[in-house]
Amino acid sequence: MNLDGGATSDRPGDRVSPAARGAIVGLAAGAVTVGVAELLAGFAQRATWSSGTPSPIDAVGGAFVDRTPPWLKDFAVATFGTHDKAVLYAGIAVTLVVLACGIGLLALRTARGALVALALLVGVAMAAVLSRPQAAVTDLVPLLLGGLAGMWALSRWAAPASATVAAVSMTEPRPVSRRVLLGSGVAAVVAGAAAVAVGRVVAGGARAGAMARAAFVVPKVAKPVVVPAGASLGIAGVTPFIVPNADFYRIDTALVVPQVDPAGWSLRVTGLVDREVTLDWATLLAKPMQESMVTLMCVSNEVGGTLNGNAVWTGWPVRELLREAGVRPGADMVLSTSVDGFTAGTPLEAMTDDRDSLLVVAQNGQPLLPEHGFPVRLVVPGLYGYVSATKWVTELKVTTFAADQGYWTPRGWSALGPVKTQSRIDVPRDGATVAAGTVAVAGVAWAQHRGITGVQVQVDGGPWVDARLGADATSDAWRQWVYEWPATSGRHTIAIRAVDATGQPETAEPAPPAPNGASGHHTISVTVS
Ligand SMILES: Nc1nc2c(c(=O)[nH]1)N[C@H]1C(S)=C(S)[C@@H](COP(=O)(O)O)O[C@H]1N2
Ligand SMILES: [Mo]
Repeated sequence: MNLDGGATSDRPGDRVSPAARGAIVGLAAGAVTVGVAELLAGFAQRATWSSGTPSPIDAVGGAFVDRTPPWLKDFAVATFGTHDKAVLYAGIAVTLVVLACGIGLLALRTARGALVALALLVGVAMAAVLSRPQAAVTDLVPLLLGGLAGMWALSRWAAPASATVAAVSMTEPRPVSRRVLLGSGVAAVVAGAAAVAVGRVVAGGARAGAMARAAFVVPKVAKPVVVPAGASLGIAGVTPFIVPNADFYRIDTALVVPQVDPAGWSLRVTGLVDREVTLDWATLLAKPMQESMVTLMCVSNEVGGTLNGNAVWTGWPVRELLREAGVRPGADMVLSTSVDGFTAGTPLEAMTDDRDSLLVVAQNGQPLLPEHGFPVRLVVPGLYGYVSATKWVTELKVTTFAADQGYWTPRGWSALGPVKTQSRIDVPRDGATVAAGTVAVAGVAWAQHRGITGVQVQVDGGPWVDARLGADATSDAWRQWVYEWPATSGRHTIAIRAVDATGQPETAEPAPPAPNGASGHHTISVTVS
């Protein structure tokens, strides 16, 4: 590309006016800025999806729409109908062209001023990106690099190129042919537009998935879950009874969060069934959905660890789908597969009994976050996630434990993964110093699908004392607990144990997470001053 005036004119009369040259240089620099930023954003979105990295153009458009007064929105819809988005993008394109030409013309007077103007524009786009939902600072990287590339292009092409023309100010005609200049300018703009297009193609499914997710209205259910008053004890520092989606622990083998456009999603039921069934997104959403509160639990959780969380899940019972397919005799396992190849082997019974194992589409009333399995995941009460909670689920193979294995089984984890009864102290923290007097020792306890009936606290190896429990929501969810401890000065050890509804207290026997879940009493030391 040659915009720097280095080429000499074929004919002396074939010169370009300074204004035209300025406009073309501005357009070319603008094309570099937008092209680089959009291309990088496309790759970034493909790689991270969930954390956004939106296209800067989309972000500016979105921010503009969000700030459009209602009368203008009404006018736009009334005038352009369903073409309102196309009109918006056309408006952005025209604005960009005008601004780019303006910057190029400004460069005729002051190169520094033009650079500052370009930087300001990039700054406005950055503000738009940051204003989008779930924006992260890293989403700014494509724009930052695009801006730097554009400024480099602007300073290079707007400056006199060689010693022979260095004395020629930009306000005088430059010795460059119209053909070369126009050709280079067009080439820069075409390359920029191509980069934008490639960025869109690369982001492809991710962007389609993100848009579908944004547009997805979570189905209403006949009987919404009501969190009982008193389930939360309201003690500072204790894990919220319902964990907000953004804080929910995440465990999976996916290096890159799978990008699933629900329009192309389907779930196949295969294996030992009377008839194979394929369920698509629209069909699933038309099914009667229900809500369940379930505490999800990772087998890798250490004693006292936080790889668990409680949420309200919206979905359709898996047993209904299995009924449609007709499970054949002899099957004892459902091997669920995700779009990225992860598999989980779940006892058939856990998916057909009355425990409401769900094909989940929403978490706490919101579409699933991409990292938690959008568009569809499994949630099975009472089992660790590695044998049940397949995210981005695409196949259910009805089979046997003899014939198939879930992903983690050949890697040293048990084929069966019922959740162990466990409890955790959230406050005070291990090693904390607290003031003498009444100290709230508090946390959560879980024994999914059996239920928690008691939590007991032991100070310095003394007697086990009953803690007060938060209200019981469901046997599938954890319970909060608190013990008002009369703390006296000195160093103390506090241990806890939960009791499940079978009457069985949590075992003191220490076990590591592998192969089937950690055990042992969570114990902390505190200093009372
Ligand atoms: N596709 C897929 N689904 C998966 C996993 C995975 O690696 N890939 N990990 C499972 C494990 S081990 C757990 S504990 C839960 C965690 O779900 P969360 O990340 O939504 O909390 O997802 C389960 N579902
Ligand atoms: Mo897990």
